[in-house]
Amino acid sequence: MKRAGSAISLGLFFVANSAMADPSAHYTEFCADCHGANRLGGVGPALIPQTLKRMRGPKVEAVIRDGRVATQMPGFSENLDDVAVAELANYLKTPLAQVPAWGEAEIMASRTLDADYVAADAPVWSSDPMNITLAVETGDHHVSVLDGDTFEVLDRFATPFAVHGGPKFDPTGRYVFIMSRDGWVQKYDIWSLKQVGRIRAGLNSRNIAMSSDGKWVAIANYLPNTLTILSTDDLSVAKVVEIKGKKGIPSRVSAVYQAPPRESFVLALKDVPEIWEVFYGKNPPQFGFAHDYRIEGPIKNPDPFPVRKITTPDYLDDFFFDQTYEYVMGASRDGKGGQVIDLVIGHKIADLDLPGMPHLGSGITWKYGDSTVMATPHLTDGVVSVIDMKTWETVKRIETEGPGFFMRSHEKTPYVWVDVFFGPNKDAMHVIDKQSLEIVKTLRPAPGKTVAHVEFTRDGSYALVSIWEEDGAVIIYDATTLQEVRRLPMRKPSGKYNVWNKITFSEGTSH
Ligand code: DHE
Repeated sequence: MKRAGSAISLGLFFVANSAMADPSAHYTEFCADCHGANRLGGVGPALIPQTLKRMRGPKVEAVIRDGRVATQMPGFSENLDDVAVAELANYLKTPLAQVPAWGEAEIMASRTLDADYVAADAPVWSSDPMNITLAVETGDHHVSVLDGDTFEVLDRFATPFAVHGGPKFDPTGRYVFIMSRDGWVQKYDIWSLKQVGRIRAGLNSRNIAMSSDGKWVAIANYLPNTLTILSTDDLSVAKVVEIKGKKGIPSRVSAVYQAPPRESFVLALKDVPEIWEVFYGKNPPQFGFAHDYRIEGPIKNPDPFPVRKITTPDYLDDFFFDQTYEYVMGASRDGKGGQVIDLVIGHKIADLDLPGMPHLGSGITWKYGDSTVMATPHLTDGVVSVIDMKTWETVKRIETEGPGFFMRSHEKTPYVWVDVFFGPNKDAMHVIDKQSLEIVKTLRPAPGKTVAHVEFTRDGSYALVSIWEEDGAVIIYDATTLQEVRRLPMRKPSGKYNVWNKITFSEGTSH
């Protein structure tokens, strides 16, 4: 939804009511820019009954009126009175006459492979291929390809509209796959500095994951309720997995990640309290599949992507793995706390004291004394929770100047960086000592501007920070002295992603 209607921009002020316009006109005026003219999503999610399932009762009205915390959704109480809000909420809960089918045939029909793409034999540049860093610029939907040693921009290419989540590199670091909220997946060849092709894997999507063998990329979709698995080679559809819980209830996918030692994609469902594991390896563990290999023996043409479904005590909107990929730390967005699921036994083994909407997707780990800790910011509270990963106890809550979105560190730096994404102190970036768990410095490189998301260079010696504004920049800091060394102008830069840190699963970065 956009912030204000045309009346506001003309300097007039009025509160619209149902006598002035029907809810579909209000939708066009206030919502269509972000959620799509057809309600099927854009920067914001689709607004149809299938995607509003968990928002029963007056919850949709409350979001229209007051906005939604930790998202770009503003409140519209100044534009719409209570009747108009209620009518708009009802309108959103009305099924569309037709939701377009988006199965294998439609996905394949959307695929384009670039005719002028020729794979270079070697990189067309002389930089360290392992120190390439991509910077997503959401202001004009581009990615800048940076040399991580000189910070020279090697290329700046157009992406699909509204990229969300981390782009995923293949295990060699040569190819990168980038996903937009409206379901497009782009394949780009970093060696050749050329796009390879694009395909629309879903209508409204969350994120993507790369298989550890580099053969498959999985796309978590809200709409339709599917997980699309593509061949990384030519972006063809390998499988569209229909997402229906054990009781047959269809569900959106909250997010998908790869679990390399298990040769599986792990996904959390949004509308059903279940975690799924989709195996892509040659020898999937033999439990819980429709066909039980142990009892019935091998079958001809077995499903190459068998699915295991695990019921969880609560919904998981967001989750995080330990470095062994056996344990999943998850939390729902209602802020009641978290849970640890052991993927081997398929059960919850511990509760986590994580109130206030932890943002586990950007959690990181590091060695702390004899143990390893995991830290996560909270989307609603100005606090970073630090959790011991042996006992699952909270070691410390570090108070910050406001709720943060992203955290980052690197094996070779003594510090953890966390932003203050929300509120009056959004221009602050805290630097925390990994052992004392104290804030040692708060950087304010652009007073009044949003400063967010950090990525390190391959050796951890520099930290790249976004000034998340239209006329923004990526600031390069010396990670030891914490002094600014360079400022690269960029259009609303969001995430940065270093090839080495990503493909080696650095403990300081999101996976
Ligand atoms: Fe994100 C990552 C979910 C809103 C920018 N975000 C992720 C991931 C998930 C997620 C599950 C991990 C995916 C991955 O990298 O594979 N994000 C959500 C939400 O549920 C939430 C709160 C609501 C929503 O609208 O979906 C949300 N996210 C936002 C934003 O409003 C942000 C700030 C701006 C935007 O672009 O939409 C935003 N999210 C990001 C970024 C990452 C991300 C830049 C990748 C971080 C990384 O370092 O890997």
